[in-house]
Amino acid sequence: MFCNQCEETSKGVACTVRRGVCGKSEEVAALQDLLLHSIRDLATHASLAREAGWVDEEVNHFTCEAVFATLTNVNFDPERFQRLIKQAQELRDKVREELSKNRPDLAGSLPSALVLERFDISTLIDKGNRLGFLISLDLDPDVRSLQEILLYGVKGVAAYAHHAQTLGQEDDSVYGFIHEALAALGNKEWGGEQWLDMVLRCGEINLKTMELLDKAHTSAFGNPVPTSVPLGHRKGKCILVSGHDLKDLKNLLEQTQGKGIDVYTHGEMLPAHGYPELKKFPHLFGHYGTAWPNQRKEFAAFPGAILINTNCIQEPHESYRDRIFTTGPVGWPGVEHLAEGEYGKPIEKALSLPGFESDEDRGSVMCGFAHSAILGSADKIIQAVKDGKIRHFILVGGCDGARTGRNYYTELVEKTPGDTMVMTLACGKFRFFDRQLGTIEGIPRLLDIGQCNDAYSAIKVALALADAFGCGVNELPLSLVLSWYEQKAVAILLTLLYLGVKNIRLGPTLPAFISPGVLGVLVDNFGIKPISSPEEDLQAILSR
Ligand code: FS2
Ligand code: SF4
Repeated sequence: MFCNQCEETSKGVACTVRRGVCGKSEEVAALQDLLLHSIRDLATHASLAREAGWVDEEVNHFTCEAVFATLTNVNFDPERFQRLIKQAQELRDKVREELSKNRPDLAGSLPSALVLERFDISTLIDKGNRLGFLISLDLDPDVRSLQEILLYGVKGVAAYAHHAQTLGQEDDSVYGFIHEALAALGNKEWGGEQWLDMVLRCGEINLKTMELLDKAHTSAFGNPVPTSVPLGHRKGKCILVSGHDLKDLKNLLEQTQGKGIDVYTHGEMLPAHGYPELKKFPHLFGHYGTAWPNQRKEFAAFPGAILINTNCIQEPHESYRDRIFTTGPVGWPGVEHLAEGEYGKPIEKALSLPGFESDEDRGSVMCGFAHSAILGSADKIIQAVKDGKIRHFILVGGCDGARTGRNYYTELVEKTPGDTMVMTLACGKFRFFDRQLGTIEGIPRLLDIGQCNDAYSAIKVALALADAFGCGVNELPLSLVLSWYEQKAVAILLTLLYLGVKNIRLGPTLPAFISPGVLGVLVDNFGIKPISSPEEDLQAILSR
C-alpha cells in the first residue's frame, strides 16, 4: 500500500505496510486504489461526453460519493468498495456507449478503458495492488507533488459537492472540473506550470462548491444564530449524532419527535444547534464530547445509540459496536449501515438502552457565529477596530488529530491578549471551545463560525471586513493559523491560496506530499509558513 494523504501518515512520509495509522488495512487501500483508477477512467469518458454536450446526473453524483469514500477516516468496509468499483465500471460503460453514439468522429479513438471481469473482493484487491497508487511514484518530485495536491484537493471538493447535492444545490461546472482534474491525472506531458494552474483552479472551484454548500445549509435550515449549547445531559433515552451531515440530523429529529429520546451532537455536528430549523426541536438537547480522536472513549461512555454520517470514524470499540450505526459515505465492516433517512434501528436501540440516569450540568458553549451573525454586528466590530478596542483577528481553524503536538493551538488561543478576537471553525476547536475568553463591546472574543464545511463563512467575513476598511484581505489585522488533517482541509487551503491570502501558518506538520520545490513556490508566492511556538507566533502576529 502507499498512502500519504493525511497529516498523520506514517513517519511523516507514507503508510506503506499492513495497516495505515488511521486503521486502513492493506486490502482496503488496494480497493481504494482500484476505485480511484476506475473513477479516473469514468472521469475521462465523462469529460469527453461533456464536451459533446452530454451530461449525466447519475455519473456526477456517483463520482462525488465514490471519491468521498476514499477520504481519510470515511469508509473502511471492503464490501462497500466492491460495490462502488462495480458501479464505476457500469457507469463508464454507459458513458462509453453514449459517446459511441454521439461522437462518431471519435470512433476507433475512444480512450482505452479499464475493464474488470471479476468482482470478487480478492480479485479486486489483487488488481488494486497491481495498479497501485493513482499517481506514479517515479514522476519528477515536484510534478508528482502537484498532482498529489490536486488529487487531495479534488477529494475535498467532491466531499463538499456531495454534501451540497444531498441538499439540492449543485452546479455542473463543479462536476466538470472534478472530471477534468481526475482525467488530467493521467497526463504525462504537463510540466509544473500547468499542474500549478490546475491546483489553483481547484481552489477556485472549491470556493464555488463551498458557496453552494453554504446556500444549501442556509436555505434548508435558515441562517445560524448565536446559540448557547449545554455540554451536560439530562435524564432520559438518547441518540448521539457525529459527522457533518445536517440533513441526516433533521431526519432523525423528525423521526424521534414525541418518542422520549433526546438527541445530542458530537464533533463537527455542534454548529447544528445554531440553525433555526434544527434548534426548534426541543429534544435536540446539547453537545456531548469533543472531537473525533476522542470518540472511542466518548462513545463507550454514551448510554444510548450512536449514528455517524461522515468522517471521521475510528475502529469501533467492542463496548459500543452493537449500538453504533453508519449512514451516508461512512462505513466500517460489521457495523450496520443504514439507507438515508431509515433510522428505525437506532431509535429502537436507543429505546432499549438505559440512557442517562440523571441530569448533569457541565456548562455551555456558544455556537452560531456564521457570516450572517458576524456581519450583523459588522458596524460594532468595525467601530471597535477603529477605536483600538480590537487590535487583531486571529482565525484558528482546522482539524483535530490523534497525535500529540496539537496543544499548540490550545496554548495559542489561551495566550491571545484581551484586545484580540479569535474566530474558529472545524473540529480542531474542541481543544479550546469551552474557554471563557470574555467579550469586547459585548461581542464574545471566541467566535465559533461552524464546521470545516463552513469555511466559506470565514472567507465571506474576511472579504466583507476588507471591503469595509477599503483594503485587501492581506492588509487586514487578520492572521490565519490553521491545523490540517485530511483532504477537506487541503481543498480549503487551495481556496485561500487561490484568493491570494498570504502568510498562513500551517501545522502541526507540513503535508508529506509537498516536495521541497513546491514548498519553495508556496513560501515565495504566498508566504506560507509552519507553526513554531505559540509565544513566538503570537508575537510575530501581533507585531504586524
Ligand atoms: Fe474534523 Fe474529520 Fe471536518 Fe475533517 S471531523 S478532521 O474529516 O472534516 O474537520
Ligand atoms: Fe496513512 Fe493517513 Fe492514508 Fe490512513 S489516510 S493510510 S493514516 S496516510
